[in-house]
Amino acid sequence: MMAGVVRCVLQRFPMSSRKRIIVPCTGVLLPQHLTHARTNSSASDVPGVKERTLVAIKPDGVQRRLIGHIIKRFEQRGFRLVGLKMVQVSKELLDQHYVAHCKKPFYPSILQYMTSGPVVAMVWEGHNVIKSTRMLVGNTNPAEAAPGTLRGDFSIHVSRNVVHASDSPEVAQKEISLWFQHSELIDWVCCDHGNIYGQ
Ligand code: FUP
Repeated sequence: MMAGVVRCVLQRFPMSSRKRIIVPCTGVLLPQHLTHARTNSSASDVPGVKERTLVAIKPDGVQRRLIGHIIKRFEQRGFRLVGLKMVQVSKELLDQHYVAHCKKPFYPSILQYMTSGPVVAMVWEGHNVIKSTRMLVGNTNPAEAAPGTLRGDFSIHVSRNVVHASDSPEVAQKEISLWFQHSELIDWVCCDHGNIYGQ
């Protein structure tokens, strides 16, 4: 009977990942014993599932108590949170983060705004997370942001648009390494992976 259950569970995993399943001496397979098998199979079977992006809740979002709401939007979509911290951002970091804007006339006011209070920085992971996040966040100018997007629902003016999100894979990689140490990112196993990706 127990052997049958174990065999049945093992059949859900490809041969290559089965050797990593640790069968306990009791013969009872619990979800935690399948961790390695699920990690290996998911990482290889779903293309782009390890894509990551930086999302930052700006000082206006923090002050307006929108942190929980914004995190909820990413969680309900099915993305995986791999890094999270509240930071008082330095001018040095912002100069690098906004290197494309630092010569623009509005840059001093961005600096003043972004250092006016804490920012909540996060790294989210998942299939197509960079593009999906930009859609979820909405147009830079809230007047152009669709209802239902974060900026479309929670902001009016471009100078107070609540949230930042990386806009390409190259930028995401640069921003994640600018805002986070490698040791601050946690590669944990989401137990509902199969319900999100079907594998
Ligand atoms: P986004 O990638 O959507 O955050 O937008 P950008 O990189 O183009 O702009 C960065 C930030 O500059 C915006 F979030 C808001 C700010 N900004 C202004 O304050 N005034 C402007 O006229 C344009 C941008």
